[in-house]
Amino acid sequence: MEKFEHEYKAEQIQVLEGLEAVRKRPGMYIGSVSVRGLNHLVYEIVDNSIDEALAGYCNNVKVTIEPGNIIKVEDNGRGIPVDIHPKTKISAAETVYTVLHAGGKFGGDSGYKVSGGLHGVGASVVNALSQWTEVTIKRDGGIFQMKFERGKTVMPLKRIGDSDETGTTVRFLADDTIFETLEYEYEVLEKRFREMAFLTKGLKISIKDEREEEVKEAEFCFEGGIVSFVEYLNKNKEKINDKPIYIEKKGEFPVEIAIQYTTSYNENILSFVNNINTIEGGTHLEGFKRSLTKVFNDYAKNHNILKDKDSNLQGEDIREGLTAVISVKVKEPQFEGQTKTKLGNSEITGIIQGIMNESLANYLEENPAVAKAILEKCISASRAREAARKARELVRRKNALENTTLPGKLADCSEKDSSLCEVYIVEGDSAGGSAKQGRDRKFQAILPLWGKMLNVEKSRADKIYNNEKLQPVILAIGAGIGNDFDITKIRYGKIIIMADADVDGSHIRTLLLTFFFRYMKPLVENGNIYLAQPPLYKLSRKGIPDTYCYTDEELERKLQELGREGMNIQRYKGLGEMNPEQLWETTMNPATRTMVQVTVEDAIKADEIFSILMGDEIEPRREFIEKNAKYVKNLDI
Ligand code: 0RA
Repeated sequence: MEKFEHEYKAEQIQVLEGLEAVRKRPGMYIGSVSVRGLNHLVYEIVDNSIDEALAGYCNNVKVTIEPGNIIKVEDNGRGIPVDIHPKTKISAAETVYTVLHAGGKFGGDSGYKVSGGLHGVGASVVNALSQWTEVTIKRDGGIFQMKFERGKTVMPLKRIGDSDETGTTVRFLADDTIFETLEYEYEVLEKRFREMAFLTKGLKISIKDEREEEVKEAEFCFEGGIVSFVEYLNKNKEKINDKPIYIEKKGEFPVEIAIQYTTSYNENILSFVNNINTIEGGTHLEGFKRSLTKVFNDYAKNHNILKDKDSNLQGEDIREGLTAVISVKVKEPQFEGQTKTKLGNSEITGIIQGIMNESLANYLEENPAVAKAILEKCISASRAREAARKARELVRRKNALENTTLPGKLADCSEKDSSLCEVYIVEGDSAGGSAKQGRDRKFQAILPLWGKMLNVEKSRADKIYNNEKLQPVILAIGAGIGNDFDITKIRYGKIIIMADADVDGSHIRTLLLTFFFRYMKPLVENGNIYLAQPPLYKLSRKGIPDTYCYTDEELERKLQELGREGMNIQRYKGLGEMNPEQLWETTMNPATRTMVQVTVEDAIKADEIFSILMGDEIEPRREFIEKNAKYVKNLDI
């Protein structure tokens, strides 16, 4: 068949309109056209292969980032069906790639679509948003291929050879007129595929980045599934129960839970619905937490471990040091919340509770030593919580007495509407001075930080409340911390971390982000936290206005543009080297500055790096620093 020779039928016109809608409003289908949306294209295609694995027909998925940011995804499944639909005269495979939401309809009796990207929109969206897409299918003794450009079929499916293998290979080049960038983030993709491999026992997923001479690759396959996942999350931590507790229930709503306690003070519960990370939690997480609280309290009472019969351990006490992965499959999941990652199906809470109550209680009865060790930890957490409450009350009372809730170092702004106000958190003396002079004092406040930063990883809430470095931050923001945090009370709509573009600067950024993530999480979720982006270089030469460059690439570009001859290149080693006017112009003036809004993912990344950098184990820290010297430097995220 020749290009475009087939007449357009009504259905096909609808198809073209459908894909045109995707190109007009890409954000509606993949979230955004930033690098995040770009990465999503890969997830969408990989998810289709993982569905084939979940149906039991595929055990190997290979992802390659080819030079030029071409993505290739290969699987060894049954191959997308190639038969021609009698009415539309179009192959099933072409339909999957050209009709919005067509993916699921070809699932046959394999049941429900269980994997799926955040938006679950599938291959046709990727096709619509790609300069070109090429699909090769091996099945029924043949090799078949079809090609598309910007979603339009340029080569309908045709047989191009013979093969007795089966499988599907997709290659595509994202559309650079739609996406802000085509540079996929290898680390982000690698993390996601590791996660997918943990969640799909026995599936092998590999990723290879061929864009640079030095090829990066990784291969994941975990026979232990989510038990391996929990072990991986805890690999640098001291464990309380050596082997994770594993609970599994097959049936209408398949549930898998893995639980391991460590001696750390943090809780780390990852929950998934149909392999989608439910960052905002939901009914499944609710069921898990309720059951955990009930089972441990019941056990403690029945075995006289809780001396005071009236005082229950609270949920947060029982979750201190807990690492858990919960994975459930739900046929018709309702996703809610800001990022559509919160499970809404109300029946799931009771289902999880039922499964957990029984299995966890049995486990504790059979493993009394583990039960005792965990409960000792919970009881000490409960005492620390009590101490923290007293410390907090002391702070409150003290503030009431002194009649001042604001830290002395804070240079506040005059605007009364807090949503219009910004606070710059600045490390150190000289930068703080420049910032105070350079700011617009109507709506910009400056809080310089002093003293030694507390190691949050090793501290419970009571210490944090009394830490001299963090207390001004808590007071300036004015909305409390932890469970008491009340976002309606924040005194600034934007909280901006301004630190040097060097290793120490990235250290302070990581520490503050980790602190916000753990103790003022709604700020991160609500998008109130920003990173200021000071320039790295200033270019000056007689006859041209001073030019600032924010990255090494920009420096190269500007030097090409303006010529190197006679150019004076100043490298800023710290914010302190800029005078107040320069700092205003380059970093603080809303009309000219660029800032990075911190997302939950950024904070999670900082939190992970922080755990490695600050955790108890020295060896992983040394390894991490050696392996990621470049990354640590670029913690600007
Ligand atoms: C539905 C039915 C069949 C295969 C697939 C979907 C399938 C889709 C994708 C997408 C990427 N890789 C895939 N592999 C398989 C086969 C039905 C049959 O053979 O009876």
